[in-house]
Amino acid sequence: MSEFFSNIPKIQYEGKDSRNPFAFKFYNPDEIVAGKPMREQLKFAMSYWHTMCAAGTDMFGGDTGCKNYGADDPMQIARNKAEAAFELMDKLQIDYFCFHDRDIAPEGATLAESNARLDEITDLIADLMKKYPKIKLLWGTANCFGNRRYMHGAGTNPSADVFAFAAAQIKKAMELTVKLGGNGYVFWGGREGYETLLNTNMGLELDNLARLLRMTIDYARSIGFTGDFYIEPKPKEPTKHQYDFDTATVVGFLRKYGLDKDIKMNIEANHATLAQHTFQHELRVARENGVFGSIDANQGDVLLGWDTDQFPTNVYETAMCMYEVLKAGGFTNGGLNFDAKTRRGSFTPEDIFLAYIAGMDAFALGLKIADKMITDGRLDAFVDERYASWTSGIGADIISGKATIEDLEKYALEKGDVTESVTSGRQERLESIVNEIMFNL
Ligand code: XLS
Ligand code: NI
Ligand code: NI
Repeated sequence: MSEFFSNIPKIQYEGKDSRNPFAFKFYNPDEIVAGKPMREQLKFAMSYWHTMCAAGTDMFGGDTGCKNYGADDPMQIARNKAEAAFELMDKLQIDYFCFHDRDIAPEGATLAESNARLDEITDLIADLMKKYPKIKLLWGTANCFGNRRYMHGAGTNPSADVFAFAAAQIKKAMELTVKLGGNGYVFWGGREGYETLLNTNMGLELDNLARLLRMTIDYARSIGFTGDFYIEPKPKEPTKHQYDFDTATVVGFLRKYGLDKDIKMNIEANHATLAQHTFQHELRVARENGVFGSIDANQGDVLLGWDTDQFPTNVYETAMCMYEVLKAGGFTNGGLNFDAKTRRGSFTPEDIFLAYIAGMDAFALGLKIADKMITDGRLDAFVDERYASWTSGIGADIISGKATIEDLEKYALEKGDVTESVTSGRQERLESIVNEIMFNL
């Protein structure tokens, strides 16, 4: 097999003093952090769509790079792309990948032709997984937003025909995920939302979305899928208002339709910021509701109001993310999928490797900082102390259900005032503790 990235070596850990751009400075796959090797804590995944397909096109201009892998015929491109993907993951020591059906094989003239193409390429991917036994499928998904037929949505399309077509496409993507041993399946509602309520039956659209999810889950379990299902919240883009706005909104939707035991969250950093939340907020809401699942690791730009899908390099953000992941007990079926692309001006194959190295090193640092934030103990001790009034006396009586509202009135009347019970939140001190930890790794 010919190499596609012949000028790129296998990327190794060289430590923080290395000046070799093609080396990890902080990601040391076998180093134990918080009780597990880094590769198991971080579970990095490659996103097929950005890494293998996207070549720089934006709203104002075409490709700046080339993702043809030396071929002209679309199916030959798809075959070469699969080989190149595994070479890239192997060189970067990435153990997982994620894909949409249409990333791996071009859509045909009919559904049957598209499915036959998918069968061929997934046979090839299955062979490549045998050749590179470390590499596994983190999750699969269906692209039910790109084709013209999905202009008004897929599961929420006003046309029952389009709903049926989307269901058929998802059924196939689910079968391929099982065929490749996938640990998860993602639903990102790309156009599940609306542009104007003047033409929209919101109630029916939401009911139908729940119907599609239920059908898919029941079918998947019947064919032996044991992994996790995830919804990936996003407030807008491409649709003006997307139904899966943020984690809290999705939790409400899942509970309404009795799907909350079946579906977890795939939280994407840039989607959190689009919803005007921090990444950490979304992770915490998921954790507190028992629906934390997986992560699309990227970062946005606070000055831009769209999904820029940048490689994550902000160590403060990766630290807060890994803090939530460790507090949630770590990943089970989920992982860190780099749903990220190089900037349009970073158009060479080398840039992709350099971007992954940057992202993986940023998360390795984040993991180490997060572990220290926990083992240091000062942050947890502060929070425990801040809520200490709930462990005895009136607080314990409220929690146990013993205290009635009349008891609380009596208590408050006796106290007369409770202002002296209020303590400082110490935000600046806590932020400086994080800085002390970050710079004393
Ligand atoms: C787009 C989404 C998409 C999902 C997979 O904004 O992030 O890439 O992760 O469909
Ligand atoms: Ni994503
Ligand atoms: Ni996104």
